[in-house]
Amino acid sequence: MTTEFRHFNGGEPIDAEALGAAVQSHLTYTLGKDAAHATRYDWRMALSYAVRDRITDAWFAATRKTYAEGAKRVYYLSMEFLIGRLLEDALVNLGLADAAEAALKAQGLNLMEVVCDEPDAALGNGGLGRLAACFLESLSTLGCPAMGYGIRYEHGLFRQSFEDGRQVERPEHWLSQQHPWEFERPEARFRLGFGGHVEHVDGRAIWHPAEVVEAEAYDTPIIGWEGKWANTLRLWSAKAVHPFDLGRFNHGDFYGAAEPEALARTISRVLYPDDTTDEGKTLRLKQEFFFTAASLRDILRRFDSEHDDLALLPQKVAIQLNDTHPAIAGPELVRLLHDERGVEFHEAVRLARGCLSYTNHTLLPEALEAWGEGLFAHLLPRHMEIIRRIDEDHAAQYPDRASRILDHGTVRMGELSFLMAHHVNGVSALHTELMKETVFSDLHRLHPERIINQTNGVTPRRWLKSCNGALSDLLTETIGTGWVRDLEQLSRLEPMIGGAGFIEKYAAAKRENKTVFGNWLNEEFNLNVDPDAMFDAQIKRIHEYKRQHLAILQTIADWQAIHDNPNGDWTPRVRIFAGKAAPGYVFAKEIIHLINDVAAVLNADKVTREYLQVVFLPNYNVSLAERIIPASDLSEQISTAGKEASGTGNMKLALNGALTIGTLDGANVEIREHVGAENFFLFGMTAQEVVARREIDGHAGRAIAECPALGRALEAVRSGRFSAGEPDRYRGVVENVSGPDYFLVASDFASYHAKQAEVSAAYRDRDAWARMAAYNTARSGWFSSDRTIGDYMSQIWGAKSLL
Ligand code: 26W
Repeated sequence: MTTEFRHFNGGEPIDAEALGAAVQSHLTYTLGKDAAHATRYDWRMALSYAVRDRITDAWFAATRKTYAEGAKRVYYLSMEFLIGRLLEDALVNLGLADAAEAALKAQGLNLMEVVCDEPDAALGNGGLGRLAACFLESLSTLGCPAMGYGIRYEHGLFRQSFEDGRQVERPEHWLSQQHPWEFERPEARFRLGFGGHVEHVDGRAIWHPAEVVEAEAYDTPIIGWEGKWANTLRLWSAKAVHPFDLGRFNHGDFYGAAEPEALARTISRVLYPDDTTDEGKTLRLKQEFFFTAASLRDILRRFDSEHDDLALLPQKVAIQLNDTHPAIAGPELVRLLHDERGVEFHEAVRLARGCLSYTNHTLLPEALEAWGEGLFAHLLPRHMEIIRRIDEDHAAQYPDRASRILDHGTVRMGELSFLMAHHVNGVSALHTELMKETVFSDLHRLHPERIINQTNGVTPRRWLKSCNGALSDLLTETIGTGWVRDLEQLSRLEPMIGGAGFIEKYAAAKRENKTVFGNWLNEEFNLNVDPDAMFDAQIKRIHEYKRQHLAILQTIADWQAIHDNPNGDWTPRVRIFAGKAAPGYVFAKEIIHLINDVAAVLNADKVTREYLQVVFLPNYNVSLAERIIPASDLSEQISTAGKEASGTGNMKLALNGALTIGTLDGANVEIREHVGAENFFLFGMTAQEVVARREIDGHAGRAIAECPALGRALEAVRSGRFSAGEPDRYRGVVENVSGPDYFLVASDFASYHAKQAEVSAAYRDRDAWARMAAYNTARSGWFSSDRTIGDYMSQIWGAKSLL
């Protein structure tokens, strides 16, 4: 946390003293606490309110300017916003970090301890949710009028802990304390219906819902760099129209009396913890319709307040669908325009399509939402009719089409999103090409101009400036502060990397981060790691396609090799794993158990542990990522080629000077192109080779036969070497990798194992390694979400910055 910009937009300059006074006044008058008795929570709340006051000015100014200019607005609809903590982000974006540090120091408090008292807003599962959060921060930094719309889950992603190495899930309680960053908006409430029937009278359709619930808004300001602009994240909370049934209460039916409220709240009670499998649950569809319908009503209410010609809608409103989860937006907008406002059906469809665009984040078949027609028609009878008509109109227009929305009794939300969007984008160059060749090949043939690519990005404020002070200070000292707002300025480092001076400081910054992280591991988990060892991180959701089981099998092979030759000149390495498995995903939970079991054996192994340690950190979330990433030397991006749509952790790690060992998958391809093949450890099959390899019978058996190291590692697992007393514990994992092995762990093992040996050798030349790492930082500027959002604004939304 570094340099301040004293002169703050919209408000008077503020220094430590003034900020301290603001904190003190909030402690007294907002928290009602005497400093003598104030807890860390109280100081955090007081500081948060004092900082929030400084955000509000920019927020109001942005809203007023948007109205004044009648500007086009971007609406980002997402079931997930993986925000993390907000206090430090606000301090850094407002340039108040040092002032806050000094103000708290004056009270005998440590800023980082106060910052870490804030619970993460874990309103997302992984990549999709975090991308949405990075995008909101970049939209504000660019001064683009925008709003994020989502659900105010009472319980975010579950808390993960390990019992005997197994994942245990517990509810997450971020709202059990006051949440200082949101404002309740009782005036922004909408009634939404479910179920019921549709009455058709003289050509008009009238939907009579059977169940009604209210959506109430809670607003969180999203501040941008240097506090020049702030947009709103509006999250909807479900409330009962009549929360309390006094009649039942008076009859002593206390449950019955509370039932309406409990039932309604269920809709925004908890985030579904699946990030790749469409469970097809009714509540999930209710959640999707709930926030989408409330958002569209709010969008039209705002439009009506400024315009009275609906034909202007596509010029003033750009709605981005973050995957298919808000896809009902198409039929619902048509319903609002046609059924409620009398716009002709096809005109309503044209206007809706003019507003909507859709991002696809996965090609995994099991993740593509397809609702049962029965369930869908029961919950949304009118939308079912509208979807049927849209599908029939498209069939009439393209008689030779192969794809359809209504297919084998399901409603395919990918096809619906495609047909109702003016643009469809993938999230990396490879992913977008694979979309055209696979899931949307037929629709791409019919609408060749609709699919474009927008490679993901990450915000450099949170993922470099804020989480990596040591490196940020060096960057600013070396090339000035411009990089924070224009990340491609990092390329100015290049001339300095070859020479002396900068590279030593660069290596020192990494080593300082590793020391700090090592101390934290020691405090939290009583682990002792050597900051000179290679910190090798695989941090992401647990999934077969991400192949954490490939990483642990290779770790076992390395362990066995060290045992074969204990006096060999081994490169010390700490393999860091972190990530949650969807509660119902048995195989992923077995992988977690296996990694913890291997860690227990290896970390206790006196012969090998000075060369090889394994740690699985529990409860991976945004805040833990902010701790691990600055301290990482190696970034594991080892998914089966063609499966990871993009990845964003890969970008964060490269930016923070970790070298990537990875396949040609997702954005790895573009990272390698930008940082240089010589600064990237590539291994494994390409997406094409993967498809070909699968055709070969017994491909796994062949690979095992050709790679003794793999066979030996598998044998150790199969024989219960890591599960004393339950030898068969991992029979499933071993049989899968030796048999069907759909994600080709066995077939990519030899290449991976050999590449890891190269990595170990490369790490021994610390100077050369530091230079490769510095080239990764210097050449990762393109992966800023400012670049991504700039392209969405110009190529999809037609939105302009008002800064
Ligand atoms: C229906 C259940 C469900 C929930 C979430 C299915 C699929 C999802 C998300 C699309 C999964 C996800 O997070 N995808 C990730 O999105 C990132 C941002 O674009 C990419 O970087 C990752 O590669 C992709 O896996």
